[in-house]
Amino acid sequence: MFLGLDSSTQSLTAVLIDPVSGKIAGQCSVNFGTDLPHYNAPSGFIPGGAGGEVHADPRMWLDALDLLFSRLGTSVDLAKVKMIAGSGQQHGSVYLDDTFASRLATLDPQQSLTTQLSPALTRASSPIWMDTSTGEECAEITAALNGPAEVCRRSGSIAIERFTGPQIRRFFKQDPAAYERTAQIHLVSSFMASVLAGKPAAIDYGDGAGMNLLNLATLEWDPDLLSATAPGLLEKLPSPAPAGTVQGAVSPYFVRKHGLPADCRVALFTGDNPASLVGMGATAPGNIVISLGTSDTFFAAMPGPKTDPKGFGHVFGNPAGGFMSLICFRNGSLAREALRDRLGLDWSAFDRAALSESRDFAGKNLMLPFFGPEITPRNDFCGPVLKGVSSFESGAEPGLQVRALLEGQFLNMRLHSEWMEVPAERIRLTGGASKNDGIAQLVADVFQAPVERLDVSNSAALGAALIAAAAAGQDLAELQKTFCVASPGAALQPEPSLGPVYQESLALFAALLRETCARA
Ligand code: ADP
Ligand code: XUL
Repeated sequence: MFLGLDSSTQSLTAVLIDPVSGKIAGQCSVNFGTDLPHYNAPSGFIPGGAGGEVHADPRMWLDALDLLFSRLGTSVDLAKVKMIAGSGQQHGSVYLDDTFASRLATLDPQQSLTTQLSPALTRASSPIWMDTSTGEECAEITAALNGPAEVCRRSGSIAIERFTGPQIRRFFKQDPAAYERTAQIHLVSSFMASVLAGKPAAIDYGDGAGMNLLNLATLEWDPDLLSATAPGLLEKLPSPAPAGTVQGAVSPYFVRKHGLPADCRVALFTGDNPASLVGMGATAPGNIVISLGTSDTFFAAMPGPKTDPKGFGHVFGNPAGGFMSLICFRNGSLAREALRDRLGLDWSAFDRAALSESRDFAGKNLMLPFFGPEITPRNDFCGPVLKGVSSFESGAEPGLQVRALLEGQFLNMRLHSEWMEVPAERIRLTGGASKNDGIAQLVADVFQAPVERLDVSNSAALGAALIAAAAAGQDLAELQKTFCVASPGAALQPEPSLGPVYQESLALFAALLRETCARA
């Protein structure tokens, strides 16, 4: 059996697959907010950061790993696991001193991971993908490379606030002594893989491309980007490597403590979006994936090289080879939750509000759906902008507000994905909110494309399990035919009469964005 782990913003999830029976053999999750409440991170990050800073406590991820394996061990036979791979929320980084490797090599199963590894942290908290605090550092890196086009040509993205390079530069400027003490900088994905393998792990091209440091032509760290970011950085970075590279045997800590077999191996971890590309069966061009998780993302395998002229899109490594394009929207589920709570609804009432209660109002109201800072387009003010035929004064129909929010989110997505030039013939939908029929129907209507959903809700963890099986020699395309099958009852068709309605809304939405945001 093969195990996939996904260390995402709000939870750590495991999916175990059995390729012989073609079945999912087990699934299990640890929610950071509810299962580890003493970290005071109800949505997986430390609330209230100043100046756009959003950090998480890496000890929470370690505690979650121990807890996940104890839980998993009660429902599945971990002794059957032959290979583990995984994914992590992208861009987040963990800073460690020169004791990290020896601590990993000598982990004692009688003690927790946190007790043994946290003394190696040189930065108490980890910046994560929601962080927008590095505008100055992005400008400095861009200037050193003579402009955004050159940064984008080399790394697949212009300098982006949440990307790891600008975050590393900020740490170096804020605390040069701690930067100096740092011997290794890991992504969330390579940090978790290191712990499981009991030795520092490499960074895969999928996640490594989200750092503004990897040269996509050479697949090596780019010397000019490195020196524009921070001194001595090359020695602190794990080397880049292809997804599925086997790191070695699982650490004896997990054998003795959690019953994994001694011959179980660990493959490189990747980013949650590249893993999801695998889990959604979308590694070959043709399928568009929309993931409605904490962030909303829109991604697809790339038939050829292309970058976003406006600078919002990114190019990451495709774990099956080649590249994928991606756009990320920060106001995903957290914005939907904010409106749900403001209106006092639960998810099923939200679902009804989106669908049946507001059907006659399709395209009638416009909302810029930003309840917190947004990255696509870049926008720091908080609070949705509303413009519409019907009034949005307090007390306006909940259905109208819910519909306007969702339409705004998907119009924004449609507008900012045009550069990819991938026809939306069929959309595969995943992430926590994809099970909501009202939300899924609005995706179909706004994009005027059929929407498919798969059985497994965590496509990143499934993708990681498939990457593990492929690393052990199984055929990835065959595995995808078995495990990445759309649920027959869960397909949704677009309402054709709404095609022209949303075509018109798209132009109005773009105009409202231009009026409101500095860089739309
Ligand atoms: P991540 O992997 O980024 O941590 P998930 O893909 O697990 O996130 O999605 C979690 C989010 O899904 C929650 O924050 C919640 O807002 C949303 N969600 C869960 N159930 C529903 C539902 N029935 N309708 C809409 N959104 C939902
Ligand atoms: C992608 C991004 C997010 C994170 C968290 O660029 O920032 O999707 O990977 O899921």
